[in-house]
Amino acid sequence: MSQPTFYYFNGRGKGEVVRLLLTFAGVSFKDVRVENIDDALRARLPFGQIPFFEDNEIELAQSGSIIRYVAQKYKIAGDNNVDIAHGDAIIESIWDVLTPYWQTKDNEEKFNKYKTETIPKFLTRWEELLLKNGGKQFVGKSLTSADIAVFHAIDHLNFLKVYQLETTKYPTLSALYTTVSEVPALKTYLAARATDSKF
Ligand SMILES: N[C@@H](CCC(=O)N[C@@H](CS)C(=O)NCC(=O)O)C(=O)O
Repeated sequence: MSQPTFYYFNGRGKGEVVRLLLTFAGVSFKDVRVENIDDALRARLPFGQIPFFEDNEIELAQSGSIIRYVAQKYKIAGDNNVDIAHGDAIIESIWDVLTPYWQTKDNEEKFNKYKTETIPKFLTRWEELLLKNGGKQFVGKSLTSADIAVFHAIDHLNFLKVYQLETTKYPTLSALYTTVSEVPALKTYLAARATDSKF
């Protein structure tokens, strides 16, 4: 196989972080967006689910595992075990912000609580964590997968029309968001990205 291949629906959901990481790392990959999981693909899926990733050394399911594999393989996870672990915790935290959207969106009371409590709580923590590391990136001295993942979380809240980042309230996070969006490879990817998906 000449190119890594990433399988997911034509949506962002559990797949977009992997696409962003591969793009950030400068990896040319096949972005396969399926309508349905057909029998041939399903037969290859360890848990019957996508996302699914393959390259010349692995076939891998589970979004978190794919994210860690890609980030470590392409050396964008951090420079040492401590940074990698702290970055991984930050990456995990994005699902604590994004997943409740799907769980609360049809219940006005819960959705309000999600918007007014859950989202600000994590944005505040991210702002603090960034400042603790000097303000430019979450771990180490250069951008890592953690920065890209948090960029995705903020971007996805915006895409879902749930929340638009308040730059005055979270200035450090806003600056990081801008920095990530201006990384040349990401800028090109973001400008050409499909906007027709529902999730
Ligand atoms: N824990 C898994 C969950 C994956 C998952 O829920 N995949 C969904 C799409 S987002 C899926 O494949 N649904 C189709 C099916 O189960 O048939 C991960 O993070 O990758």
